[in-house]
Amino acid sequence: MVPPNPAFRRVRVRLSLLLSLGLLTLLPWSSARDPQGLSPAKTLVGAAAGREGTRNRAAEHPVPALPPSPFTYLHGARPRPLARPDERILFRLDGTAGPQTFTLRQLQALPTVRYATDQPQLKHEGVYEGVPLRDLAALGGFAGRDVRVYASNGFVATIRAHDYLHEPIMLAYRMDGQAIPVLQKGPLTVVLPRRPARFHTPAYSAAWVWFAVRLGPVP
Ligand SMILES: Nc1nc2c(c(=O)[nH]1)N[C@H]1C(S)=C(S)[C@@H](COP(=O)(O)O)O[C@H]1N2
Ligand SMILES: [Mo]
Repeated sequence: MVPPNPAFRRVRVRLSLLLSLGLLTLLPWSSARDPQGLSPAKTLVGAAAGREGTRNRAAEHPVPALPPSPFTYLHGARPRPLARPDERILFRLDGTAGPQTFTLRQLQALPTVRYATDQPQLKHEGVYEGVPLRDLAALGGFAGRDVRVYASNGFVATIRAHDYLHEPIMLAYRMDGQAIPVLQKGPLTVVLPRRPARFHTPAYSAAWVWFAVRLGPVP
């Protein structure tokens, strides 16, 4: 990572302080609506849980500027369509400036990758399409921090910044050219590429989060 210019760093710290004040005012809103907030988190290979207090976390972790994405995209960001009243909200991004919600069509308008990988739980080789966690984290203003993916069944997994920044781990919305049925762990499911090989070891099995509904930075 590029060492931060001290002047920019000061500006960022001030900005993050403002952001965390803003977030504090949002807290009652999010906890009231989120029955999964208390679920135990599955931690992959020693994430930084409990290393420090919860106050001013954003100020302690200024997010460095992201270098250009190293991934090959099927398409980049497209204009985000408005949610129609008949569409379901499938996903929530807990951005540092507040939550953003997405219907399937709105997710499909985000930068998208496509690759074949072996889904270890289904024992199925599928061609998956979806949004890299890196792009979602960048959209939420927390790229570079470890992230948590929350599932509709209360399951939570932590995915390390090093993994999602360098590899196109995706929130998949399509498999083999079709919407992903619930029986195949859809409609939204996290998939990891074939390489590196560690993604297909037991240490990473919790990262293949099915029924994904929410993404945010590790608090
Ligand atoms: N939504 C959701 N995703 C999840 C889990 C879960 O309980 N709920 N368990 C994780 C863990 S720890 C493992 S080992 C695998 C288990 O998948 P399986 O039950 O289909 O074998 O899914 C991962 N993804
Ligand atoms: Mo597991």
